[in-house]
Amino acid sequence: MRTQVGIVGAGPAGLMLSHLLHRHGISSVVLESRSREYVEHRLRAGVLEQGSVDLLRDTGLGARLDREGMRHEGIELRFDGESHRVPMTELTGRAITVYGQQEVVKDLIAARLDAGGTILFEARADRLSDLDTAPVIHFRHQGRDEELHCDFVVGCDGYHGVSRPTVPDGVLTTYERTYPFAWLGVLAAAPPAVEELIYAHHQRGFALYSMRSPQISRLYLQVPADADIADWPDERIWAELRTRLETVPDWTLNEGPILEKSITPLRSLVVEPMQWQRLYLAGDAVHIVPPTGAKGMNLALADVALLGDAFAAWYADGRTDLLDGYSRTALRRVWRAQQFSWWMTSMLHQLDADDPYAAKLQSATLRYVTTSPAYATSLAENYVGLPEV
Ligand code: RFL
Ligand code: PHB
Repeated sequence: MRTQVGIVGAGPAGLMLSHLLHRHGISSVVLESRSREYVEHRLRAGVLEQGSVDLLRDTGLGARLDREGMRHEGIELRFDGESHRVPMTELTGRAITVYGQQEVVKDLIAARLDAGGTILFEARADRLSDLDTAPVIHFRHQGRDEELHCDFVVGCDGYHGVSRPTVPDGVLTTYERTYPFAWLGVLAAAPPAVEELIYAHHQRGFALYSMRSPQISRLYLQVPADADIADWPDERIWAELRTRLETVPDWTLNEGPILEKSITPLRSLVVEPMQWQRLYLAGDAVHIVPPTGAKGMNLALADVALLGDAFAAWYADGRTDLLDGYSRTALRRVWRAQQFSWWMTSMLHQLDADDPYAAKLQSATLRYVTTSPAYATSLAENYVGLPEV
């Protein structure tokens, strides 16, 4: 099998790249280890920055997003028994859209298949070779060992993928931070009690109120890093959500059957550079942010927007400057998002119960960000996404 750009992974990064390349007349094949059913139903991110929405719309993927996506012009910060709205659109002129990652993935898969694109599901890449000259992706599909020959490989295969570990020791540098807590996330058949997201700081830990539709709520609780989902029956989850969220007068949570629950550890990670020989890396394969800043899917899309233009320039007239500059350019946005996500995480979580000084600093930061328009604008412009970094 042969194509121009071989893509490993059918998450938002790999699928969007394939879509963008197609629009430039460049062929690609996407290899995905999981089934279509699995990737279309994997519950993940929910917040699209303005720039991501623009990218989806500008490339013909706006129809369902415009019908079903929920545009939000503010978020609420809740702490010390008070609620404070950060009016993002008033401060920045931009907004976010709540639209599940699995919906973005469904729209991209449909667009690729409609256009005659090739996505091989249940096709696991095992090994990459000849990356210095004529790359080959060795993969397993329908019980057979296969090879995909290409001009370039783009690794969009997430942190546990095969692409990044292909790079020899000593080439890449890893920058990393782990946190002593995780998020327990639930999807509940309960109409959202609010129209905007609530980020709540509480002595017992952080809680987040989000949603997927007018009928479905998405909620998160900070739990210890080693928490076991078996210790969290539904009633305990609701009780903890009530404690952390029902802290302001006249506000009650809407409860309903829990449809799904899982625990995700929080981490920050960047691997540099994002390229080696003819292998380019994008999305979670090279950087991870804690979800508090809602940046992961947006960064994945921003990476491949750069790669789409860079491959277009290369195939159109042999220009190498955009491909050569890819890692340097992408890392500016990556590190902006790292700092913002770390800052939101540090401001909102229970960090160390034995450190009253840290708790006082958090309160001072929350108070400042909800009273100073300058500081609130900093939060807002990062949250909605900076056009230039
Ligand atoms: P993905 O989506 O993980 O896709 C990688 C794909 O590669 C496949 N794969 C392979 N395929 C073939 N051969 C191999 N050897 C392979 N190895 C792996 C995998 O099956 C998979 O399909 O990476 P991508 O495209 O880089 O996208 C990144 C995003 O998924 C991720 O950053 C976000 O979900 C993070 N995130 C959030 N991001 C936001 O922008 N806003 C949010 O509100 C937000 N909330 C979240 C989140 C992530 C969460 N979890 C579960 C980690 C909330 C949570 C709880
Ligand atoms: C979500 O809706 O899943 C969500 C929203 C905001 C975040 C993280 C996740 O910061």
